Amino acid sequence: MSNAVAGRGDSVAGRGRLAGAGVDWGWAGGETGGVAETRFGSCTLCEALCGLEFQVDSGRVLSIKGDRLDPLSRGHICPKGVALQDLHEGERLRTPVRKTADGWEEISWDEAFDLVVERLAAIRNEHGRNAVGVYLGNPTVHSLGALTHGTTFLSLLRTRNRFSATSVDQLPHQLVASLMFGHQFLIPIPDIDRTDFFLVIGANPMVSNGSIMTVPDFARRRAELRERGGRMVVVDPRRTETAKIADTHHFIRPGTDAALLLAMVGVVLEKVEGYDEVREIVEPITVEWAESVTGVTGIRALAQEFAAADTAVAYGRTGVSTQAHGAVCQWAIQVLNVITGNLDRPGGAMFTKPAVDLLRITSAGGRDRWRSSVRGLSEFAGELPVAALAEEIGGIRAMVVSAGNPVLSTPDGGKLDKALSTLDFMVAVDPKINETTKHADVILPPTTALERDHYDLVFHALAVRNTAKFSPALFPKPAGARHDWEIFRELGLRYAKRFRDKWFKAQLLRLSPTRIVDLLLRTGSRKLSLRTLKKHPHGLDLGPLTPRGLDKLDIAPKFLADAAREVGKMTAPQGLLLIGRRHLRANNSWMNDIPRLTKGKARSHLLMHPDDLKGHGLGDGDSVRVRSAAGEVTATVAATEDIMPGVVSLPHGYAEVSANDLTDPAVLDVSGNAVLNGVPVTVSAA
Ligand SMILES: Nc1nc2c(c(=O)[nH]1)N[C@H]1C(S)=C(S)[C@@H](COP(=O)(O)OP(=O)(O)OC[C@H]3O[C@@H](n4cnc5c(=O)[nH]c(N)nc54)[C@H](O)[C@@H]3O)O[C@H]1N2
Ligand SMILES: Nc1nc2c(c(=O)[nH]1)N[C@H]1C(S)=C(S)[C@@H](COP(=O)(O)OP(=O)(O)OC[C@H]3O[C@@H](n4cnc5c(=O)[nH]c(N)nc54)[C@H](O)[C@@H]3O)O[C@H]1N2
Ligand code: SF4
Ligand SMILES: [Mo]
Repeated sequence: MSNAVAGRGDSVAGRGRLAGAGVDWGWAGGETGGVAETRFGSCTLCEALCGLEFQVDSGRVLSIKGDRLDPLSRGHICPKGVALQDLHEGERLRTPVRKTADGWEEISWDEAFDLVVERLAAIRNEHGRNAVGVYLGNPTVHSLGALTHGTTFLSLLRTRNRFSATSVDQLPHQLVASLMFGHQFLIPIPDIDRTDFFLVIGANPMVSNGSIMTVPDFARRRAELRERGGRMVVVDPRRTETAKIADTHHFIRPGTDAALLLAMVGVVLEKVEGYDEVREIVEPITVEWAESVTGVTGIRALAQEFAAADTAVAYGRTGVSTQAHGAVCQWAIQVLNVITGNLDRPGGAMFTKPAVDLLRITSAGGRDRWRSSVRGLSEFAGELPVAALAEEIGGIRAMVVSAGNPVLSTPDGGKLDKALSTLDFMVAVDPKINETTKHADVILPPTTALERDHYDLVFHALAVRNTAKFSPALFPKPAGARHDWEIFRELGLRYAKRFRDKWFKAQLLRLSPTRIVDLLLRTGSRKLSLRTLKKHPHGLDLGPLTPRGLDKLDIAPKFLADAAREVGKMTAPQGLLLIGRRHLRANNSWMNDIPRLTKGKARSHLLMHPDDLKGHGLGDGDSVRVRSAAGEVTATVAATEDIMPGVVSLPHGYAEVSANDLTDPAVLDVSGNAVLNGVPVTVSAA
């Protein structure tokens, strides 16, 4: 890799392994007024759930380190965890603001709640329930209160125009889980701590720290895999930080993974009996054809090696869910796990047994109960594809946006930017004025992660080991501040007074998130309680994943089988294809204003192979114009041998060069998920 960030990422692996413990990114700052106090908690910035050890004094953070006694993260921390302090102390909204002709004006919470409810109710009365739209961003799942109370508030709105970051992310996983296993969150997790063969397709856990696989300290777990004689193979169009520590890395042409995976399934089935409904689907897919389309050689050997391993697990993440055949990829990955006997057994793809049963508190799924009004796109689990949001504005007259930035994170953000400016009303729940919330009439800022209690309802249920942890707020919230849940409680109770159709449901908002967690823990399969968890400040170890037994296993659901039959029509892509990229010291569209994380080289550059640069008459560092069917951006190009020829890479979430000005909302996976990788582009001198 040609940039400094990758270097840093590599050193994580090295130091982590040598020290035999997590890397210490700890930072000490601030003045010690009295006696520093040690406190424990968890980081909520990504899915890894790292345990943290804080030194605090007089209401200030002195240092943040990884908690070596946390049974899941074992001391791991990344630079973002340390930046929790900057998020807490840095510039952000602390009181509600209202947009006026002269700019933003601070208003009281009471005024703000009244204004928001008044406007939402008026628009619903005039235009109907679906005239109020909702977008929930990624940090929603990392905030206990946003989950417990935000979702209740949204159900009071009774709108079909619900959107979230799900459809630019893991929608294919949820669809496949619901169709194959009977619940959208019954998603198999790699048993990385026991497997002999880890196949990673379109994921970069060295940087992302794992996703739909909560895996803090990935580098150490990978080292342990090697020490016990296991192997890791990575399939990715870029030689990523994860690919660099793999035993084998295969470059693949973006968007063609379905061909690779179906061919692998075919090879495995040569030696396995049964599964006729799958055999029929993969029969037309030959290894030779798949190799010509994907650019991957040795597919037969890879499939045979996978099948022959004592235990093996295939895992694919955003690189194979946010692409043209996302649902087929996620299906074929699970088919590989099933037909090699690796589903639901140690060392394979397993299910968690969390202390709070996520399956009990979420819907099983369900699809196509309604459609978007312009393009007729199907709903899944109550949400429409966010790629349709911009075109639905018009019918939608008001938006509620919480913890998100769809102008930078969803396809053709430029179009959404314009559409948002035509709304009659918008409210944002967010501590920041970003490219999206700047369109709001009112912004309601919640407390920070250090000021609130946390129990992770989602990521314990997607982790590589069963643990449970309660993280009490590090600091009391300042007078006048509101938690996410208090904001939604107030909005919900006031709203329900006007529309009494869901009044009873609104009363649920009166329970605090911790009370809800306690009830869920007590009634969960492990019969724990908040009291028990409070006695274990580092977290409670509930052991490795255990076989679960499935009520349902539909190996070839019709919807996915039909989609898989289309894969044979694929041709080898021509021209340049754009893929994304994540950086260790960045987090989607936010945290780009934290000096501790952003120092060093700029990161929003376009990666391109030197041969392609030459072919285009360009040089390293040139300013280039990147064009797609949806739009264009200007970027600085950086040469690297780490990217496959024919592929260019741009990270998302940067206002100055937004990758989502190039992604096309017209092109979707069958699940309704956006296609963010494998976007055809041209590159020329700017
Ligand atoms: N091209 C391309 N696009 C992508 C991706 C890609 O790989 N390539 N990745 C996609 C993925 S996986 C995702 S998840 C999305 C993310 O996209 P979004 O979810 O739309 O955006 P984020 O950048 O996560 O927005 C975070 C916002 O939440 C606010 N926030 C932070 N904490 C809290 C909190 O506790 N409460 C509240 N109310 N607000 C909070 C922040 O201030 C910030 O404004 O982007 C997607 N877009
Ligand atoms: N530091 C950091 N950590 C994060 C985030 C962050 O922004 N920064 N975001 C968090 C979020 S919201 C999420 S969802 C997770 C995502 O977690 P991951 O999916 O592990 O993260 P990515 O880095 O997006 O990895 C996707 C990989 O897919 C590859 N890829 C692109 N197109 C294709 C393709 O067509 N085929 C194949 N086989 N590979 C392809 C990319 O090169 C990239 O290496 O990360 C989370 N963790
Ligand atoms: S890896 Fe994720 S959970 Fe761990 S410290 Fe970094 S951002 Fe926080
Ligand atoms: Mo995500």
